[in-house]
Amino acid sequence: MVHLTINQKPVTVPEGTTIIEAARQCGIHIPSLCYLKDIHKFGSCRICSVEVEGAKNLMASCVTEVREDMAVRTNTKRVRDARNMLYELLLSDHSKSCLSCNRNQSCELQKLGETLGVTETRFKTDSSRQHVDASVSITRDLSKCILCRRCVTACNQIQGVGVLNAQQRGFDTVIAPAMGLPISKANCTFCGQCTVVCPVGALKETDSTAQVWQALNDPEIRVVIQAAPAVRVALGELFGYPPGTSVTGKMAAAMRALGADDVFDTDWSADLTIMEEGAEFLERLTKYMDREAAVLPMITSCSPGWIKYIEHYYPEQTAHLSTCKSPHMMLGAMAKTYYAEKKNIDPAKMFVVSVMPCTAKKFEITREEMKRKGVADVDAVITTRELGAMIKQAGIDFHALGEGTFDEPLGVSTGAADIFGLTGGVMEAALRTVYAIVCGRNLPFENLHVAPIMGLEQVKEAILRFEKVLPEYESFEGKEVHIGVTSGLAGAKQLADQIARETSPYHFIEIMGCPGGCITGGGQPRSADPEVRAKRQAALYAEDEGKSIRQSHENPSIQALYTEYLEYPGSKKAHNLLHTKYVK
Ligand code: HC1
Ligand code: SF4
Repeated sequence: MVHLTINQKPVTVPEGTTIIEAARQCGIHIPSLCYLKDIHKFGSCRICSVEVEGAKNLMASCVTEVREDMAVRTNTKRVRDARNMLYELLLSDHSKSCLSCNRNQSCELQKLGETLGVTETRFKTDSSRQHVDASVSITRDLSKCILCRRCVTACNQIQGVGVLNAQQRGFDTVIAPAMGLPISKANCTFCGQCTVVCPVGALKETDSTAQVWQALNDPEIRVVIQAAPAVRVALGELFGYPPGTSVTGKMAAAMRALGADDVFDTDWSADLTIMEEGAEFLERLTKYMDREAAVLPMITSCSPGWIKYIEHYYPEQTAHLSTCKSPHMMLGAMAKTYYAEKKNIDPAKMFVVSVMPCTAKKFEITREEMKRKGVADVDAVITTRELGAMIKQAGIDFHALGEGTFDEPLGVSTGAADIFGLTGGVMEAALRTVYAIVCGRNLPFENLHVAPIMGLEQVKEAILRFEKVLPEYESFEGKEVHIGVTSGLAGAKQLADQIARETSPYHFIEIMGCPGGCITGGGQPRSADPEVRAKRQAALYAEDEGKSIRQSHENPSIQALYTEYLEYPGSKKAHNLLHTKYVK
C-alpha cells in the first residue's frame, strides 16, 4: 500500500492507483474531461491537473500514479487558474452552438464549465475545423471535436478496428479516418462505440427521428414500431431511473403514445431467429456427426457491426456465418407479409420502425440483401437515445405512463428472447432449443442457464454433451459440442484469427459487435461504467426468469406462424423471407 496526503488528508491506496482515483476514494473530486476509468488514460486534456509538492509542473492526475509520501493539492489558486485557462482554450476552438446541439444538457464540456465556475471566456474565436461527415449510421461534426481522443481509444483499443486516429499535427490535428476518407468509405463497422464515449456532440448517431415523425404524421401510413431486447433495460436511464431498471411496460406504452398503429416486440422475432438458426446449426452438425463436409464453426449473425467487420476484414470466412437475418429484420419481413396478409393491409403502406440499442442497424436496413422487390423489411431505425428524445419531444410524461403491452401476435415472446441483448444470451437461447430438439427434454442446467457463458469476460467457452438422444439424432450420442462466445470486435478478431489458422476449437460461436452485447450498444444511453453494464445484464436475466415460457420453441405465437405460414424451420418460404447472404 502507498501512503500519501491529498489536500493534507492522509490517504492509503494500493500501489499503481492514479492520483485521480486515490482522490475519489477519499471523497475529493478532481474535475476531468478526457479521462474514462479503466478505459482511457491519456492525459490529453490536462483538465485534471494537480500540484504535487516538489514537482515543478502541474501533473495530470489521471495518468500520474501515487508515490509514498506524496503531497498532492487539488484546489490551489494555481491549479484553478490553470484549469480555467485550459477550459477557455478548449472553448476557443469549439463551435459553441450549445442551444441547438443534440448533447445540450448532456454535454460533458458544458458540465465542466459549470463545475469550474467559468462564466466568461476571454477568447471569442470559433472552431477552426468546420466539417460534417454523415454516414447512414454515424455523423461526425469536427467543429465540435475537442481532440480528447476517447473515440480513438474506443475504436482502436476496445474494438480493435482502428478507423479513427489523430491525423496531421499541431493546430491542424483532426480525429478522422486516414487519407481524409469519409467514415462511410473507411471500413468503419458503424458499431457506434465512439459515439458512446464522445463527451461532446462531435460523434453521434445519424438522426432518423424526422423520418419517423413524418410517417407517424401521415394518416395513410400504418406505422409498426418494435423494440429490441436491450432497450427495455436502459431507456429508463434517460428519464432518471437507476441503471438496471426494466421499463418494458412503459416503453410499450410510450411507443403507442407516440402514435404507433402496431406495437411489436423484437423479442418475438428473437424466438423466431432461434428456430431458424437452431435448425441451421443442427443441419450443419448432423453432417459433421455423419462425417460429411460441413462448415463449422457456425457463427451467429444478428449483430450488424460484427457482420460489417467480417465482410471487411475476414471476407473468406463469411460461409461460417449463419444465413439468418437479424431478429428485427425478421420481424419487419413478417410484418410486411404474414401480418399484412392476416390483417389485409397493403405492405406498401406499412412503415416499420425498429428501436435499437445499435447504430449499425441503421446501416443494416439499407443493405440490398434486406429488400424484396425493392421493398425494405425495415424502414427506419432509431436508437434508444433517439426514442428517449422523441418521447420528450412529444411531451409524454414517461414516469406517469402505465404498464403498456405489446400487440399480438408479433409481441408474444419467451425468456430466451430477452437474453439476446447480452453477451452469451443468443447462444444460451439457441442451446436451450437445440438440446430440447436433440434430446427431447430440457437443458440439464440449473435454471436453464449455461453458467460458463454468462459473465462479461471477453472470451467465454462451454461444452455441451448430448446424452440419451432421440432416435433421429443417434449419431449425436455421447458427443460434445464446443461453444465459444465473445463480444466486442477485439474479441471477434481473436476468434476469427483462430479460424484463419484452422485452430478454432469450436463448433458454434456467438459474436456480438459491442463489448457486453447489445446492453452496451452504440445507441444506448451513454455510460462507460462497468457497473451500469452489469446492472443492465442482471435486469435482462431477471426478465428471462420472470417469464412463464423460457424456450423459443415453446412460444405459441411462433408455433402458430409455422403452422399457418412458414411450414417448418428452414423451409423454402422461411429461407426466402428470413435468410440472407453476405458480401465478400
Ligand atoms: Fe440486439 Fe438483436 S439482440 S442484435 O443484440 O439479435 O441491437 O437488444 O435487437 O435484431 O432480438 C441489438 C439487442 C437486437 C436483433 C434481437
Ligand atoms: Fe470505430 Fe465503431 Fe466508431 Fe466506426 S463506429 S469509428 S468502428 S468505434
